Amino acid sequence: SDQSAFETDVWTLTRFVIETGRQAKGATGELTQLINAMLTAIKAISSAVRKAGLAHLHGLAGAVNVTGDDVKKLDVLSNDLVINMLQASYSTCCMVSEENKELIVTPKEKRGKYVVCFDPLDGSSNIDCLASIGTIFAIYKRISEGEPTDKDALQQGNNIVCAGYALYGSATLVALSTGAGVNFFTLDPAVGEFILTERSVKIKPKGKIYSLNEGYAKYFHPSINEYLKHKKYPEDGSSPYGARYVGSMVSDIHRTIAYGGIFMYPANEKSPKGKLRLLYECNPIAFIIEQAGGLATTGTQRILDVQPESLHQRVPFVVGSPDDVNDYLSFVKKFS
Ligand code: AMP
Ligand code: P6P
Repeated sequence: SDQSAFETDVWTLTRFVIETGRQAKGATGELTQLINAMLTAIKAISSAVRKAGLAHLHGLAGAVNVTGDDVKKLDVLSNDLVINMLQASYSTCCMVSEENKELIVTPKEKRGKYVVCFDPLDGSSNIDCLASIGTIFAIYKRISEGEPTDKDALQQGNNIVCAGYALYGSATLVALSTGAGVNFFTLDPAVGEFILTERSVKIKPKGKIYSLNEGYAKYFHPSINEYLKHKKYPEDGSSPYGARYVGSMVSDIHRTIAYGGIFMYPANEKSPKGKLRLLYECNPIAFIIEQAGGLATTGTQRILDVQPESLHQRVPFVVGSPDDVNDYLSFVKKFS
């Protein structure tokens, strides 16, 4: 049996969020309730993801989601888990999910003051090949009175109160920020709790990895291909960058924060606004990246400054170590 010392005063994510809630002047506990409800959904998704092969949860659920991807059973299950857990926390008035075309309005008797935009299982096209997948979320305070409307969700990322992602990788990890830096928590499946494993995470000023789908090179704006050339054949005698691309955003983002470098899903001729969605992929990740000292841009403006116009709108997305993102921006300037 495992004889290692048993921690008796460990910082779980639940305890951490209660603590930061107590320090927040005048907090009623509603946000703490909401974050802990999201964590319950994430634990259940983690369990389902790890059982999927056994429970034959793979394969199509026969529906398609708003972006036309085939919806797999795990997507549907993950979406239902998040909606049910959050509505049961009496802290949301409405939500936006990648899986739902329209705003999800919380039943009147269960409403609270928060809006949650989430992607319940990002990278779902990787489920059947067992690549890592993730959950992404951003929390805002509602801005409307009375019936919740799309306007409550169409807020700039600057208004984010809390954002995070879960990565269902070789371990299940949650990265969380409420605006005072980023902390990493790793799930201890024996206890079913997320344990604080890295405090105040900071991204390297400059990395050595670039990450994007070069299969679209034929359709990229010249600034992208010129930038990539500069990474592969550096003129200053430095060594070329390494290339890494999982094709599952949370995986690629987490590696970028952990090791440094740049992640790009730029616009291309076939997708003039790129592929990633502003409300529940780009804004939450941009918030986390900036809280870790990185940069997040569309190529022409800061992601968190973009004024959303529709629930599922896409934006070009370049994030990572500040020196790498600024290096890329110098190519945008040169080739625009
Ligand atoms: P509440 O009354 O619980 O909804 O909290 C009011 C505000 O206090 C929130 O919008 C946050 O800005 C802050 N706050 C509340 N709980 C927490 C928490 N657990 N961690 C960080 N900030 C919090
Ligand atoms: P492409 C997964 O389907 C996803 O939404 C993100 O997780 C990922 O970064 C991107 O699409 C991959 O897209 O066009 O490179 O296959």
